[in-house]
Amino acid sequence: MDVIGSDEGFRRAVPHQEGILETAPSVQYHSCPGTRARSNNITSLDRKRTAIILNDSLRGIGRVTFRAMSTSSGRIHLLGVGNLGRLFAHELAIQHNPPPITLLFHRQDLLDEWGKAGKKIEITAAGVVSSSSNYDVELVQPGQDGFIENLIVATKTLNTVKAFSSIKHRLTLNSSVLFTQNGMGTIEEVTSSSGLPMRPHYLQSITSHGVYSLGPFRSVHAGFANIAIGRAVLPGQPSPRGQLACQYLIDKIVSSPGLAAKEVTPKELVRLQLEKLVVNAMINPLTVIFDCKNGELFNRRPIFHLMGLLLAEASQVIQSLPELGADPEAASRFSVEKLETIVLDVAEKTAKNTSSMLQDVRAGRPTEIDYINGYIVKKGKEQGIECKTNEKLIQLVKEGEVVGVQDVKSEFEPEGRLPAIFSSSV
Ligand code: KPL
Repeated sequence: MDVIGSDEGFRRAVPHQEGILETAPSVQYHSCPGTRARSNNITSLDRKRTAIILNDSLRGIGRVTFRAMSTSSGRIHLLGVGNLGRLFAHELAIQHNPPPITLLFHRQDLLDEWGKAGKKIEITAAGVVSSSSNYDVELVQPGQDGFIENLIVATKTLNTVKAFSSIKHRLTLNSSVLFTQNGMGTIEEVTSSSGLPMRPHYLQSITSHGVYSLGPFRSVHAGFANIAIGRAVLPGQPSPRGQLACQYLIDKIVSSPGLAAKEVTPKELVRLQLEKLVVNAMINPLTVIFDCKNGELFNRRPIFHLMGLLLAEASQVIQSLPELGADPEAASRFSVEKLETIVLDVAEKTAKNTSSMLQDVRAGRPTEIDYINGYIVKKGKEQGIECKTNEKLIQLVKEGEVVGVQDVKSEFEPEGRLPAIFSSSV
């Protein structure tokens, strides 16, 4: 059994599924007096855990850490109140022992919309409407301060650096920050642009739930799926810093039934992220250029063959990534065949969905393609691998082109290297 951290009774991997971690039961978290009611008795496990966290933290930062830890309120701030942000906030707020939650608003009009929506988040799942209103809200303004202990970043990738920069001074190296977004690359961007001398602990989650909007603060949880959450490994760093940090935030998310979240090892997190990247790099832009629902894509042969070209590039790039260097599973897990199976499976399961990228295009919003196919092209360049088909796809999405199935060959391979199948329209 794989033991994580130095306290054997605190957190152990469960043997049933490789890469999935499970928290030892009944760890209680305590608010500072006056903020929230204390829960149960402090157990010896709690005391041990607190001591371990303090030791872990004090190694890095001394007195400042001690103050932050000892005034822990368990509060979770949430940045980004789109569909995913609403789902996270709502499921945390309705759990048995909810944490204090602050919704961070970036614009005055969000505050107005919040008032109009009755100061509540409404989620409809399986036809049942559920609402939650136990939130504090805060309009993010220059000069504001106040320590942010736990932060969930659910903004679109495109807006992350800007949104993050307005609150970064409120984070310390004791803060836990969870990024939950499509695409990859934001953590690197935030780290290089934030100028934070010492960075907080980073978590990432991969969310497969299908959620769409009914209007401000109202969403439908249409596809109940799951979430994988884990500690993020930054490029160039062998493992995440501070094994025991972030556990509070992880546990709060894992204990929300409506999120169906599982904690995974950092290594498994990277693999899952890359698989999700490939799913999004195929389904999202192809639904844009062919202007169709997810399920309509791959029953047409030219599109299926085009996916083969895109996957060949993605597979080669991923297998060459330094972060997977020592992973013996990389070749089989990221083979073209394996990736194709995953993409087709998701396309089938989400057949009736309109992809988030097509929703963005239809609403006139910029897309996240630079963080999806753009990430593959960028990583390919770093490894000397050309990704011509992905580059062409990015160009078509950015130009707003809708392509006929019969035009796949002329758009993607005008010189005629591709087989005649590409000209067929079925
Ligand atoms: O994640 C998605 C998205 O649309 O962004 C998929 C899985 C493709 C579902 O639509």
